[in-house]
Amino acid sequence: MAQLLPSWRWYGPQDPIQLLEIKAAGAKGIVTALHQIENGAIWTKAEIQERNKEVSSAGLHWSVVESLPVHEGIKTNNAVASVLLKNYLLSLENLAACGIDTICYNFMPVLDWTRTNLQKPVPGGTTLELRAVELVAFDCFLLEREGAKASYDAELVQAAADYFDTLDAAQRESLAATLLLGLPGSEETYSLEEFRAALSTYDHISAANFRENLFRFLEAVMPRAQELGIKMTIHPDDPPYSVLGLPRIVSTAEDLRAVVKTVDLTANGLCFCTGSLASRADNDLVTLATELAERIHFVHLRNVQRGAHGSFFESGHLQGDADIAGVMKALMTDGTDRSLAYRPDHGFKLLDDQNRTSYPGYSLYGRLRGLAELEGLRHGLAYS
Ligand code: DNO
Repeated sequence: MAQLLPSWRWYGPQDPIQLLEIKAAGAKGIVTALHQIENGAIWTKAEIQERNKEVSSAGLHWSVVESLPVHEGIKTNNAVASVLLKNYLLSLENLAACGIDTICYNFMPVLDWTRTNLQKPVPGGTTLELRAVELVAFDCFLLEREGAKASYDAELVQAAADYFDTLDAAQRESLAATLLLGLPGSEETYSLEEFRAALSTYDHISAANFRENLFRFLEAVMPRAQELGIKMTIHPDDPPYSVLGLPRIVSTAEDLRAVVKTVDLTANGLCFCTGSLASRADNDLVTLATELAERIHFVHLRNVQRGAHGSFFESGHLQGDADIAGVMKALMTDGTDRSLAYRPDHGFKLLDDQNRTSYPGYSLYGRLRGLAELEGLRHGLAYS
């Protein structure tokens, strides 16, 4: 039985949530990254060791790196891609030398995870949401992307126009900021102008070209990761469909199968993010977790309630459209006895979280509730 290890994402010393609080919440593993290092630069052994020491002296264990980010230059395969790739491999070598063996990354172009509203009310707090009308309003009326209007249903564009008309200047600015300033963990932030420029680097990159770039990366990295004893885990697209005309290629069951098949090594694994995957109705999570278990090396447990046109909001960890119990059970009964880190992905900004500073989605009490629910479920499943 794979032993699911309760873990918690910590943004390092600048995270307003302390390691002692994380320990008190019941986590054993820490998921963290060296966010102070510029994307594309080498993670040195000294810096890795320093973070590792900090985590272990709190009685916790650095279970996963999230993320060792893949630079846009690799994603677009530009002129400096080979230098960036060399640096990436050196960082992996340094991590392996320090005994860190599970790494999460994504291959989403320009934007990491995307939401349009960070304050949807729920009982006792707020949650994060992506509303299609807001995304379309941003795309058509703030970004004014060429061809944007023609890329959506006319009805949706009209709804977005009507919605946009109701917003005052401050609300428009806040919508743009939500999309452009980056959510925690994103490596880039943009002004509207910079964002248009970043999008234009994909003008000539179709989904097929982009997939070639991903596969080139997998072929360059995975054999070395395998030698180093490192398990790489790609995070699925969030949301799992094309946004703002950008290619997205890690969204569906077929996409995940293609990733693992392309380089058939254990090192070439997946981060199974239930919230991202369940944001499309055609992803059958339990079937996927069962089928791909041996390549799943890291798990994000989060739930969503889906709405129209790809909209969703982050619901309670055990309430929503994703069968969390089914996924946990599939992973716990995968026939192995390995330790498999999972973390409660995001949480409500709940009760006293409203009076504390925390990053969107990365609250203390909201995640503590999520972790408690998931741990209860895990123990119940193990018992039965
Ligand atoms: C959001 C996170 C993502 C994730 C990266 C992995 O909460 O799940 O930012 O860390 O996409 O590279």
